[in-house]
Amino acid sequence: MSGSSSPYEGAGHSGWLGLNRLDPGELYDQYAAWCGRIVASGKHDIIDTAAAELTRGVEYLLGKRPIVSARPESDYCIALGTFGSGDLPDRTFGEDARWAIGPEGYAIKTNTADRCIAIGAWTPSGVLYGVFHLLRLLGTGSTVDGLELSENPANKLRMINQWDNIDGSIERGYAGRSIFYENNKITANLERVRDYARLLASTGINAIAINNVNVHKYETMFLTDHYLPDVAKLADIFRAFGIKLFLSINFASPIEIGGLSTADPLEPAVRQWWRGKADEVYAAIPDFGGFLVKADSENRPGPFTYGRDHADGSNMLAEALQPHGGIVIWRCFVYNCKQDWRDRLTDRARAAHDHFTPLDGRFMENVVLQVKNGPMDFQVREPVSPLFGAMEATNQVIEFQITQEYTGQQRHLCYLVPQWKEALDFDTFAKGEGSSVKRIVDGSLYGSRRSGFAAVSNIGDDANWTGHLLAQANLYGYGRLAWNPDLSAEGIAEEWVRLTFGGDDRLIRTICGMLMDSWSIYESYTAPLGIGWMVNPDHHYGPNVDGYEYSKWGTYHFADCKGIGVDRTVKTGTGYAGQYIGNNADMYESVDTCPDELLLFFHHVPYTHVLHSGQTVIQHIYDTHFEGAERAGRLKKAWSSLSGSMDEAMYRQVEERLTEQAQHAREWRDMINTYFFRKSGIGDELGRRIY
Ligand code: GCW
Repeated sequence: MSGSSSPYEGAGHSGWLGLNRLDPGELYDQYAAWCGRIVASGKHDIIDTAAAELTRGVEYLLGKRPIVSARPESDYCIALGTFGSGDLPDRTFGEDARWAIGPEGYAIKTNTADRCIAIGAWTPSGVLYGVFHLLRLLGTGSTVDGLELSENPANKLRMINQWDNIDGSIERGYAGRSIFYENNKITANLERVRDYARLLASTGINAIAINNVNVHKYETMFLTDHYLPDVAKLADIFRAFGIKLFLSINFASPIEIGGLSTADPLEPAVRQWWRGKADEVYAAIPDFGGFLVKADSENRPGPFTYGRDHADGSNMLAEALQPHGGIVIWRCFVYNCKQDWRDRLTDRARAAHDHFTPLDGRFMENVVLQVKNGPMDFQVREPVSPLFGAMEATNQVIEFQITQEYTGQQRHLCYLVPQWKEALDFDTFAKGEGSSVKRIVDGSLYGSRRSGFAAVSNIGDDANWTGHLLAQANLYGYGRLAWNPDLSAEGIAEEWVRLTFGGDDRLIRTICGMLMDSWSIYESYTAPLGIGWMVNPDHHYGPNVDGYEYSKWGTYHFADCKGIGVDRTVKTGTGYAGQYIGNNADMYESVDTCPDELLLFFHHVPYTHVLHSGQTVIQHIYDTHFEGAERAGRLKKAWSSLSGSMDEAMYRQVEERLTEQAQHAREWRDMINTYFFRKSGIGDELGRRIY
């Protein structure tokens, strides 16, 4: 393990696990008293990982390496292990405590009688999560006297998707090259992969798909002898951290690597081919997770080619994986990406619901649909996808995008946890009030067996993982939220800041404040009122109001000299609002009840339309853009006030990004304001400078 000798030390490489050294004092003495010895029971690789992680964390914190060994009778220790190994965890936790714990859960208790802090679980993974919990407590300065707690994850699947390609590039990656691949090979630098596995496991992640959902020529061959042995090595690394490995697959594999003339899911030879492939993969990786599939989406092959539907396609793969306990994660990002912009009837937002709801009940039990949080594509503001709550008999996971494709590409600060929380807390009314999205994806609303979270990672080989150091908070926050969607965005931010920067109150308040403001700031100087897009085509960075207006992608704002917005009402528009249930359909249908922040997503209105805020649409655009750019400038000032109170390299990295953000926010402001001034001919009430 790289431990404290990591070459990236000081630049944010150890992330939230590089606990800052504690000053001498009461807390130091308390921790030192308990943490001198670690006793691990239950023989398992993951238990070894747990003991090693605890050792490492305590060494960072106290500057002294604990001893890992059996205990001489009278010593204090941290005792970790699975129940039934007949040791301190068994002695510490009674029947009740144990039965409150699920397969990946754990309990922690300060057991004064037996002079130990015990961490007990049914599985080695549970023990590992318990260890990371204890490290979090130590790293945030909590007392460990009198601990008594237990936790279970809300979601069974807590997954990360890498959009990494074998040539080392990362689709929508903003933090350097891939840590997994270079020059059409799987990397030999497994140390870096292990460091990543550690970071993920510490937040509770238990699954990873290691290649881009757009599966190109060489990645299609991951399922062959050419790559499988190296894929298996990656699986070994993740396994030691309780993380299952998945592969994104190419639906046309039977043709591309199987020598068949078709990939028709109902063709017996094709089904046979996939069964054989699954057998080979499981021979190499016995605990392989399964396949992640992007089919009939943005020019990827899929069942539509053969006149079949997505139940046919996914069930074929599910059948091949089922004997091995594997699952198919099938993405619902299916829409017409060759739309004619003149066609006002086709609405991309409708597509997933239109395609998938008729298939409810037809998917095998080991198929899970992966649904993006919104109906379009990870915009800074979108309504929740109406697919949540519309498929009672189908397993669903929610897909978030940690990588900031449309939210500033890790050059702008945008803490996304508040955005994700809004989606999770949204009430779908699918089974009456209280049918929140989080209860659909955790499986509790419909009693689904499989459920959970997936998200596109934001890391690359930059020393600090995420390019923008503060974007680490998104990766951390995603994992924490997947474990427990009820955690608050503020709470998660504070944890991350304390763990990463240490305990100075002023510093914690300042950085938390910046994180919590950042989404609203980014939203305010970019596309207004839920309309989205307005970015440069292809790379999606920077303002370009008409960048997608006359394109084939189905992403339009329809601004003219009188007004702007997409009419998605049932009465006069595309009917999208009617895909929601009950109150929600009514709320979005009417301009009177549609929330301001989504007004232009659902309605086409004149610039003079008055919002609930009392402002006209045009004045709202001007105000938010002037304010947004100013607030972006204030982020930089806030950061400057921290100069000298943290590691210099970390300080400088962020300062550089915030300087650029402030500049680019002004570019956004001027471009958007000028565009709408020229379109509408209506001036700013406050007479500010518009070009
Ligand atoms: O957001 C869009 C991206 C594509 C991506 C696609 C998807 C992997 O621009 O780069 O492809 O979504 O989610 O499949």
